[in-house]
Amino acid sequence: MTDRTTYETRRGEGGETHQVTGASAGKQGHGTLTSNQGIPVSDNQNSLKSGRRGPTLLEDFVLREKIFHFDHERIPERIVHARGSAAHGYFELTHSLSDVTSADLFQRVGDKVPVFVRFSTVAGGAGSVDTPRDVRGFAVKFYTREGNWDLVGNNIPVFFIQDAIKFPDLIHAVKMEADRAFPQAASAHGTFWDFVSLMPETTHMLMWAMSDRAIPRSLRTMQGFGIHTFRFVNSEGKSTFVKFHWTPKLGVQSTVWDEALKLQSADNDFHRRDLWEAIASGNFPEWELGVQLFDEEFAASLPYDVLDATKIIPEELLPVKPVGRLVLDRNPDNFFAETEQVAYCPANIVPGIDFTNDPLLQGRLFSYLDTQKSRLGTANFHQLPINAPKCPMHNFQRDGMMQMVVPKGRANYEPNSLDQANEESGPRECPATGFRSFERQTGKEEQGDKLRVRAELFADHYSQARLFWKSLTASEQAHVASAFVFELSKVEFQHVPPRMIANLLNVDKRLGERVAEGLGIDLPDANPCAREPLELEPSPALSIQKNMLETLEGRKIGILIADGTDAAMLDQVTAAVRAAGATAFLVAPKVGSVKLSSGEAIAADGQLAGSPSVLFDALAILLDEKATKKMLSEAAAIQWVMDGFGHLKAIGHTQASLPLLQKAGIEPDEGITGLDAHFLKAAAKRFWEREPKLRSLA
Ligand code: HDE
Repeated sequence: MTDRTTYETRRGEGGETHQVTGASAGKQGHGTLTSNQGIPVSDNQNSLKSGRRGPTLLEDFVLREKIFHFDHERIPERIVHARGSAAHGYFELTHSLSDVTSADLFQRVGDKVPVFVRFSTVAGGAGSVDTPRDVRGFAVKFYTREGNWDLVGNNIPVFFIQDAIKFPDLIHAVKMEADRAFPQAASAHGTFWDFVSLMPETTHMLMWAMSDRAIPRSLRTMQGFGIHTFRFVNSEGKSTFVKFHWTPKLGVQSTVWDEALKLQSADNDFHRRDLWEAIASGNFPEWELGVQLFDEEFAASLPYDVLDATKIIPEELLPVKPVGRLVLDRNPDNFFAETEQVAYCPANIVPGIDFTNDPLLQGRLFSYLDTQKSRLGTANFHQLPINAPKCPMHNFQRDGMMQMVVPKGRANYEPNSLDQANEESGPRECPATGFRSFERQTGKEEQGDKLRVRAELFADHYSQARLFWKSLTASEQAHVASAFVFELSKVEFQHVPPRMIANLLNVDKRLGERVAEGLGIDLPDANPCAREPLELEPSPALSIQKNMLETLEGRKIGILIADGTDAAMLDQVTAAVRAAGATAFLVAPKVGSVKLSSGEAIAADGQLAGSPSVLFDALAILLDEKATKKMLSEAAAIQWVMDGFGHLKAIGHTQASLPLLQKAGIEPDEGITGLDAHFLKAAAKRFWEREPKLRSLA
């Protein structure tokens, strides 16, 4: 095992290490500021000058080193998934999978493995907003006893393209446009829709990307998927296909589009902050890992190809078996050293897990290792603490830029016949426990002439897009149709929207018509299909609304207070909210001091203008008559209520604050309640049925 943290000096012929000892060693304690060479710094405020008002001297090595290092603080951001947030935690096995895989982490129930999980958006740069309409990355590094396993997935179970060779085109098309460098973090622009409308294989993924899945409320309320079909291999060498699913304990929750847009201005870091605060306050986010297991025969019975990453296997057809829990319980100590430098790679797998021939996965196996060299600058990036395995690691790879390890001995090659007894000869391969690729007897489909082709069933581009559409509620369908209208309305190439609609007509005739009507353009003819779509059974599991958990756990309730707020009622509401597992966040016109009815002065958590209601899952308004009157001429207060209503949230209020609701144009419905038990129940929901009265959807 390599030792990465010794601060010892290496000296002398024999290469033995010595601690710095002697009289001078203790002189600079932990508190002393030093240069990178360990030289104590006497003044960190002033550079060295010739005279009081004279020029700065080149010999000021303290200044030069500090600025030199600062100048090089940035590394290239990820070409995709640049914006991300991460946390440490563990994976705990709840059901053994020893019958299907020999992977050590899946053997013993109760075993825990440390993990580092990074969530990300795809299209935007590292400094972009957290809430654009976009796919989210869900990358998990398991530090297992048999090495690192990276499950580098997304929050949507399919992907845009089927073959890795199209990935650079897809990403070029979706990122900011080449000449003008906008829009940032948005797929609503010409080049993206030009590309995808020419690539019918993207249709299924587009349906998901236009759905509420792409505007999650929190990173804690997203599902995650391995997407590709992988293999498990057991101790007898038998293989089973596997698809991986992460299910959030809090259920899947999303925003409404107007809310996502407003969150971009309310809090650029909305998801990052939410994850951080949840962990810091001990509300550890949790997911269940589930697997879909199947064999070759089952795969062959499906009307689609399991090697095609644009397809799912509905869980109604093949249930998801729970196997363990993922808990995130520690925020990173340092964003750069951990979140920025973590290097995931789908090729990092452990004995008992293997790849399939999915042509998208195969391309990824090359890409991630390659990109790390460009981002982290050296082939030794695996030595960074966040990337290093937590199990012993020995081999004969040596040297390279930024070598952190000081290997001992003469053997840097194998075979060798140096003294084994003294471990001078180094490590050896182990046929019994080492990783072995699954030796599949390949059929005629998997071998033969070199061909640049796709397998036959890959040509079905619409059946599962239709399946997804049919699985949604009417409200979710309206969101999808409206998202297509929104995005296509930003496309200035006039020939592109009709071409996209021509694809959508193959998914569902009404969907195509609704998008055309929403844009106000003529309906084109449907595109010819390479393969006629099949009428597959809907999968209710794919709908967010049908599966939403009505719980307050993990949510944040905004409570509007002001001078005069009833102290007893405030106590009651905050206690009830906290007892239900939610956070109570007090919003007031003045953050420093609010004088309650009892005469007690309390501080609020946020100032009204800086705490818009998009930040909360439900709202409570605890104003008295006088404060309400004042708020009637306060735009931020009116907007607070109006947006809460428009984003389909529950609003509990005192009788005295009713005029504020009226001023905001609110027509009472089931979600508008008093501040009693009804409010707590309502606060766990979104009121989808309110939406058609508020905005016209496509
Ligand atoms: Fe990635 N992808 N990807 N990708 N991907 C990267 O690796 C790539 C794909 C995913 O939090 C890059 O370290 C190719 C599918 C996540 O650090 C890069 C192809 C899925 C992350 C790369 C794909 C993903 C990445 C950029 C097509 C879902 C962020 C920086 C063959 C299963 C990981 C990096 C993190 C990151 C290449 C397709 C997920 C360039 C070539 C499909 C979650 O290597």
